[in-house]
Amino acid sequence: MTIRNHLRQRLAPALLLALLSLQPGRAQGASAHSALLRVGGLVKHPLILQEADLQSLPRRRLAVTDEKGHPVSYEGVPVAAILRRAGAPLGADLRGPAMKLYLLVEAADGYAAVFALPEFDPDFTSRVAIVADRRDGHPIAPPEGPLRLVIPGERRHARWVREVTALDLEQARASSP
Ligand SMILES: Nc1nc2c(c(=O)[nH]1)N[C@H]1C(S)=C(S)[C@@H](COP(=O)(O)O)O[C@H]1N2
Ligand SMILES: [Mo]
Repeated sequence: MTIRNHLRQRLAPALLLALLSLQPGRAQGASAHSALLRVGGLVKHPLILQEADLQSLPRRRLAVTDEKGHPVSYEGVPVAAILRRAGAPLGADLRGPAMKLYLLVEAADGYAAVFALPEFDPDFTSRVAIVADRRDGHPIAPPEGPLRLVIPGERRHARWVREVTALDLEQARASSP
């Protein structure tokens, strides 16, 4: 065997392995850097939040009951904190034309639910809704997670949107002043 052939046989698999390990995403695990939540629509600062961003925002734990009445604890970021970061009108700014705004909470399976902005504003309500990323202390697996909306005080849980992908601020009767 010539030296060149020998090298080719030895080096080709090694080179292939080296290239494969350089492939971004795969080697590191896709979830570490993937976008978790898009915040858009009529917000001043549209956001793409990653897992680390959700960890750095204010966090709350809620002891609630699931729809069957079993106690469960969810932890995550208050929707108000996310909306504030995105520059949505809250507090003193939530008045006048802003009262026509609503939040569309969208899910990976095409499900979506609508909320009026005051439902998240601590000036209007003492209920704290969160975008939860932990359930009973553990990350939430699909198809419930990785993110789920949790709203305390609702008898039916149809708005507890599972596998949330986006929050979009929109305006009712957008065409008329
Ligand atoms: N993405 C998504 N979220 C969803 C639904 C859905 O079909 N898709 N169903 C809703 C309804 S009607 C209910 S009652 C609750 C059920 O939540 P559970 O699966 O934790 O019992 O999820 C809500 N969130
Ligand atoms: Mo439901």
